[in-house]
Formats: sequence, C-alpha cells, structure tokens
Amino acid sequence: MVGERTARFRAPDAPESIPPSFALAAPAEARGSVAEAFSPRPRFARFEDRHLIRIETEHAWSLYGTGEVAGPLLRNGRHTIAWNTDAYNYDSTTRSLYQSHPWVLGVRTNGTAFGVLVDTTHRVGIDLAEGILFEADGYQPAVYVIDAPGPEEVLRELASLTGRMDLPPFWSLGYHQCRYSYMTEDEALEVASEFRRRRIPCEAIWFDIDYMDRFRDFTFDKERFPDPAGMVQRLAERGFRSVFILDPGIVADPADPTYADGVERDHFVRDAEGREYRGTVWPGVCAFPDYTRSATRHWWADLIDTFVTTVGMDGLWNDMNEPAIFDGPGRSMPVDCIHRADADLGGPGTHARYHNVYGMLMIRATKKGMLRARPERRPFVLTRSNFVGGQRYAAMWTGDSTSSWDHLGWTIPMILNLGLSGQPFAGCDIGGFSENADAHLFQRWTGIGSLLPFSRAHSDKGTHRHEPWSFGEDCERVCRLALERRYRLLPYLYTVFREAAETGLPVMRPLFFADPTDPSLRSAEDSFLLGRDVLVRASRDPANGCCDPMPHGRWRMFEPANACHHDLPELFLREGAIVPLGPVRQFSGEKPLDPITLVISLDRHGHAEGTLYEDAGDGFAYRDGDYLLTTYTAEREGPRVIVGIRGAEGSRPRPLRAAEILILLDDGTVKRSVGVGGDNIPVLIDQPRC
Ligand code: NBV
Repeated sequence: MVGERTARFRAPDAPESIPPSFALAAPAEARGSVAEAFSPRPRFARFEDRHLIRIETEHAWSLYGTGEVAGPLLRNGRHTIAWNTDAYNYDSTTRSLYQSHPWVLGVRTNGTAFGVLVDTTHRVGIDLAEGILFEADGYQPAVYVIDAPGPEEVLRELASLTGRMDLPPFWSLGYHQCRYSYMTEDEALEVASEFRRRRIPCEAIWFDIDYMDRFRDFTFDKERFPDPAGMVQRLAERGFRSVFILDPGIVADPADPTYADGVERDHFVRDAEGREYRGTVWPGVCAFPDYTRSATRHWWADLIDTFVTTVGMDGLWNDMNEPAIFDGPGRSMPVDCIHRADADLGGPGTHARYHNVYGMLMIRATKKGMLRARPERRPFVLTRSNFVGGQRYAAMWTGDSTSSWDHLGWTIPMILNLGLSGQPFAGCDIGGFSENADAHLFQRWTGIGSLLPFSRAHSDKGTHRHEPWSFGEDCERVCRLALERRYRLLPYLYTVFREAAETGLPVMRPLFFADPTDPSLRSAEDSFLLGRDVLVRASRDPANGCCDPMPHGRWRMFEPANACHHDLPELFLREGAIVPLGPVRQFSGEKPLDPITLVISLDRHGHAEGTLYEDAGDGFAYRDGDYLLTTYTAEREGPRVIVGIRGAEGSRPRPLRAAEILILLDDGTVKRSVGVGGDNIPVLIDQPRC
C-alpha cells in the first residue's frame, strides 16, 4: 500500500489515462494519491518531442540513485541516460549501463529526504547539473514523488511502490565462483575440488555459454558436458550448487527445436515491416522472444521448467538481455521493432517503448519457470539487464568491468546507488571481468567483494585464471580469510536480507544512513554499512588506507575470522549492537549454525541488542510462521554483563547449540565466554571493562 508520503503528478496537458507502468507493484493504490500542496513539486514542460520534468533543489542537497552508474556515490552534477546498454569496459563517463532506474533520491541539509520516480519505460535522460531534470521520450509520464523524514523512509515508500525482493535462498548468500567459461565437466569438478582441498569456502560453480552446443539455449555440448544432470549431482555431493547461463537470442535455425516451436507459436519480436526480427548474437543469427506477451512468458517459463527439471541446477543466470545484439543499432534491437504487448502492459508498441523492460520481463518469466519446476524451492536468478522494480525477480551484477583499480573503486558506490534505487541484491565480478588482475588487486577486490550482498568472482575468456589460488600463496591466504569472514557473517547477513525483503531497505547502505544530518558522511564511498550495525571500512586505493570519516558514536572494531590484513577491510560494530556470527563453513549447508557467536558492543548505558533471523534457508514455510526471529540483549549489571533473549518470534523451535559471547572492550581487546546448551542464555561475564 502506498502511503501518504507519496504523491502522483501528471502534466496539466497530459491525457487522463497515462499508460500503466509495470515498474509499479502497487499501481492501483498509488494512482489514488492526492498531490495537492506536496513538496517537492515537479514542473512539467515540453521540448520538441521530449517531456521535461524539473524539480528544484538547493545546492547543498545530496542526490543519489539513478540506478546502475559508475563513478562517485554522490550524483550531483552527473548526467545519466536510463537506456539499457551492453557497456563492455564501461567507465565513469559512460551514461547508460545495463539497467534503468529513472529515479533520484535527494537528501536535504537537515537530513530529511525525498525521491522522484518518472514512471515510464521509455528512454529518460537524468540531468543533475542544476537541480533535477528528467527528459523523457515517448508518452507524457506520471511522476511519483516521495517526501519523508529521512532516506530510510523514502526507500520503504519506494518499495511500497515498486515492490520488494523475495527472501533469497540462504545458499545464494555464499561465495560463488564463475569464469567465462569452465569449458568441460572435468574442469568444473576440478575447480570445485580445489576449493575443498585448499579449505576455501565456496558455494556454487557457474556455467557460462560454453556449456552449450554452439551457444544455443537449452542445449549442452555433448563432448564436453556429456551428462549435465550427473555433473550437477556430482557437484551437489561435494556441497556445490550450480548455476547456468541463458541468453534471450534463439538461433534462427529451423533445426533448433526452441526456434521451431517459437516460430510455430509466434513468440518472436517483429521488425517494423511485421517480419520476424533477426539479429546476431553468440549462436549466430537469432530471433528474440517477445516477453511483453504473457503467452510468450508462459512459453519461456515452460522451457525453463523442463530445463531445470531435467538438469537439476540450482539457479539461472540471464545475460545479454538488454537485449545485446552485435549488429543492431547501439548494439541492440532497432527501436522500431514491434512488441505485441498485452493490454495490461500497455498494448502493442515499439521497441523504443519496451527496450528498457525487455530484460525485466525475461527474468520475470525465468523466475516463474523455476518456480513451476520446483514450487517448494526459492528461485535464484541473476540478471545483467533490469528496470526499476526488477528487484522482485532477480539479483544483479554490474556487468563487464575491467580488472583495474578504477573499476574496483566504482564497485562500492555502484552497489550503494543500486540499493538506493530499490535493488538490494547486487554484486560485481570480483577481480574484474576483462583483462588481468594481479595479486594485490585481486586480494583487495576479494576483501571488498566478500562483503557485498552478492559475492561472485568472474573473469573473461582469454584472461589469466582468477580463482583465489591463481595469484600465489599469499593472495590465496588473504582470499581464504576474506571468504571465511563472509561465512562467519552469514547469519547476520541473512538477518539483514530478511529485513530488506520485508521493508525494501538496502542490505548495503551508505554511511550517511548512520546519521543523515551529518554532511561529512554524504560522499563517503570507501566505507559502507551492512544493515544498521556493521560498518565496513575499505580502501580502493592501492597505496593508501580509507580516509572516510566515521559516523558519530562509538564504533568498535571486531574481527570475525582472524582476518587482519592490510588488504582486507576493517569491520566495526555500532555501540549498543549485538551481531550474530556462525562458524566458518566450507559451504552454507556443511554444518548447522553451532556454535553461535554473539559479538557485543555495549553502549554508554551498558546495554546492547541485536536480532537473528533463522528459517529453513529455502522453501516458503517461513511465510506460515516457520522461522525464528530472536532478539538478544546484553545488560551490564555491576561487574557482570548478563546476556539474554528478550523475545522471539515465529514457530520454529530453538536449536540446541553452544554460544560464544564476545564483548568488545574499549582498549581493543575482547572478553570471551563460552557456554553450553541452548543459546546458553543467560550468560554471566565477570569484569568486562567497558
Ligand atoms: O557469456 C559470456 C559473457 C559473460 O561471461 C559476461 O559475464 C557477460 O557480462 N557475456 C557478457 C557475453 C560476452 C562478453 C564479452
């Protein structure tokens, strides 16, 4: 339900009925909003065939969002074009990347905040040089404005408007290993075995386009991958999930069963003359499913259903879905191609209108197919292209970066701005995609990448190997520590994901969320928050450490995995917080969460509190109450600290397990106590000096 903080505006000369945008998860309610006396108020104008929407801002206000953008966190002065683009080797001057979010978040000097969403699927220029200026192609769009006491509330409202991510399966929060491509079953199994042999935690092995027969979707190269279902099984026996790539282009060869069926059922996009549109991608000349039709999404979901049921993979990866087309204008589909969209999406229209949502509609169908194949499991889909609201269907990664310090540098602000645009589940190619990393860059990147919401290493064909052991023993050790740390943090991270799924708040948050009134935090982009309580202080500079200021209050350093190394980010815990940690595991299902570690940072009143969310890790029983949300408290009483459970929600029984309590002291040391049974609550610790 969209709240009173959101108003919908349209230009005075706009038609009564503006085409619906399926960016919105709650259009019916949202359309009822009254826009009288609302601030900020957009002003509408026309320039040639563009619709201009202007919002005045003050110079000192901070502007964020605009979706997937490389460069600084603060977007003041920047120009972005919301137009999904295959942007191999992009940099901070590239205006269009793979995803479109015609959305700006503003934070005023006093910490209050607002957001503006231009509700159109057409191309939109977002010019933040002087205030906010949107220039939208196509129809006159409606504009949603949110005005709230702070950025958190704006993001909650944005989520009410555009939807929330579903709670992902627990395993998808683990570390993923990818390469373009692991070329044979043997190679993939060997990589998997190396992880276990070297005791480096890893959750999933990914299969890029070379698993296919001539890059054709829903096929396997018979020589190199003779038994895909068996391979998935063999990986599963070693505790590995497997994820396979699918692109939208279907080879235009009547001998290809997917193509032949698609032609017979008329599922492909048409060109301006009404013929099947063809463009060249990896398999050669291809036709492209018209995902704007529910019949086509249904067909695609059926294909996915069969694929997943036959092979048994755990997740799917949708790439090239901008759509990227080698010989198309702007490396995509001509804008005059015709989509025969259903009425609820706005009816038939040109590619100019549906380009930005092509990828989002593809992943919507992919997710549906996975659910159809395995209704009892949470689907996991990763996408390159998407649109505002697309967090409902898939996680994302930031595409074809380069193995360079610049690209590492853009990673943190990129993922922060995606979170500030409604997408909480995002990551990058750890190590950089194209070109070669060296040990220093790779270990620094793994240190940061292991703390991002989605954590996957990936590298381009023809580059040096980028597995954690590829750069020598020292680098391997640093990567192991980084990944052990991620696995230790998983219980906390999952709790934060659950909050994000419930509220729309980002998993990874900019530092200014700790205090939106503090101007010094507004452009901090070497540091970030995971949830509310953990602060990560990284450095993206090869020679220097982090220069970001710290938010007010006491933030105590803690180290979950003895991972003290100058190339690994430092972790801090907010005063008054308790963070739950799990044991180091080689993969999330290796063993239960036992012991649980509670790291405690008492506030000046001697109090701390923190939550832990647990459920089956997959499936949907949590929706019927099969979960456990525990609130732990710690209280200083004279010379002792009493740790207890203040309350628990959900019907899941509390597992019997050992608890380790760590109290962070002001002199940098830690007071430790190990208990037995239950969560061993209450725990009494003598003489903590904090
Ligand atoms: O499928 C190959 C690659 C993939 O590895 C990468 O992650 C995508 O962003 N894909 C792009 C197509 C070709 C890239 C040169």
